[in-house]
Amino acid sequence: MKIIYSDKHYHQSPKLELAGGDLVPSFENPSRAEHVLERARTVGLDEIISPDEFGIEPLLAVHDSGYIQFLQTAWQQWIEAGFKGEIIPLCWPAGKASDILPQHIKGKVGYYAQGTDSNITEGTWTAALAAAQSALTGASLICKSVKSGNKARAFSLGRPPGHHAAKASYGGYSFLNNAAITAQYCRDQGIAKVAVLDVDFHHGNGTQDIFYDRDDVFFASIHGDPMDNFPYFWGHASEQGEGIGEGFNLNFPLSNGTTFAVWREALKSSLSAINEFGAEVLIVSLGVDTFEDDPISSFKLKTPDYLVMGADIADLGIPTLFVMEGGYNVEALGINMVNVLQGYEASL
Ligand code: 7XA
Ligand code: ZN
Repeated sequence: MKIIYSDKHYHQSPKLELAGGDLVPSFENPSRAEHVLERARTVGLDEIISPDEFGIEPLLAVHDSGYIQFLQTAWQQWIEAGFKGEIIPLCWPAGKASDILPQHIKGKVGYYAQGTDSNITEGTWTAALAAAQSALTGASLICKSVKSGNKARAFSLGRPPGHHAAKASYGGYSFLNNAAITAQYCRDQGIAKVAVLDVDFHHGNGTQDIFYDRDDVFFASIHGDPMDNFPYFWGHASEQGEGIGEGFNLNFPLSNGTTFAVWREALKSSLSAINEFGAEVLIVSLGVDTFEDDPISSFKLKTPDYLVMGADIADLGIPTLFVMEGGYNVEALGINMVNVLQGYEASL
């Protein structure tokens, strides 16, 4: 399996985040990618390549142009406004509010942010753009393989993650929705039916937002019930798509404490729905914060379960791109994430 990696992820290194009222070191930090890369090398998954350049056109195919412009310029505007710390929003247009984009950067931040968790730093745009280019490089490989009948697979080892980034908002450490960007890229390469399977602990609200009214990109997500878990306002089973997209959005909200046996049933149901849909390629939003010792999540998956997860996904038998999302127990992150890839490879 080819792994696409750029060390530009080091440009996103936020200092602190708010957790339970305390300022704590950011859970989403460069050591995450270091552990995954090291583990991949250790087990011999060492076909590691650098991303190609696709520019921002594929980003604009799923994200609002004003939002992209905001991400590109936010840091500069923040500095010009006289601020020195990282960008953390302080107010939102909740409830009855104007939808006019404010002029001041503090207002713009509240306009585009989903919450306080995703600090914009000097290097956020550089790192997020590189993660998107890595994912696009993987997408290009799997799209070409559809045409040649090769069933390629690839892993985009990038950060910051992406699946919470919506058409015009960022949150949950996500700025550019790498899974959605690649799904749309595959469509634009002529792949008629694309599926996104989100196995991260948190609901992929951004991906859902982007494809909610579409019948050409099927989205399935298995996640912590939003009644008790971030992102709280999306991810219920009743959210099934709208318009021609009705029936093409499948959510499996599961209780805190869910074990692999129960989780796997939701995986099997997701895979069978994706198979029935007739997907020609699969994009996997691969988060392993479902791990029993993850510091911010509450499922009970164990390290060997990730091998089985990878094998189950491989059984679908279509070209597959894994895109890195969450997972914050850094000691176990590398083993768990690479276990999915190894389980996939072993099952081919
Ligand atoms: O998949 N998404 C994540 O792993 C990030 C979740 C962010 C939670 C924010 C808690 N304050
Ligand atoms: Zn997550």
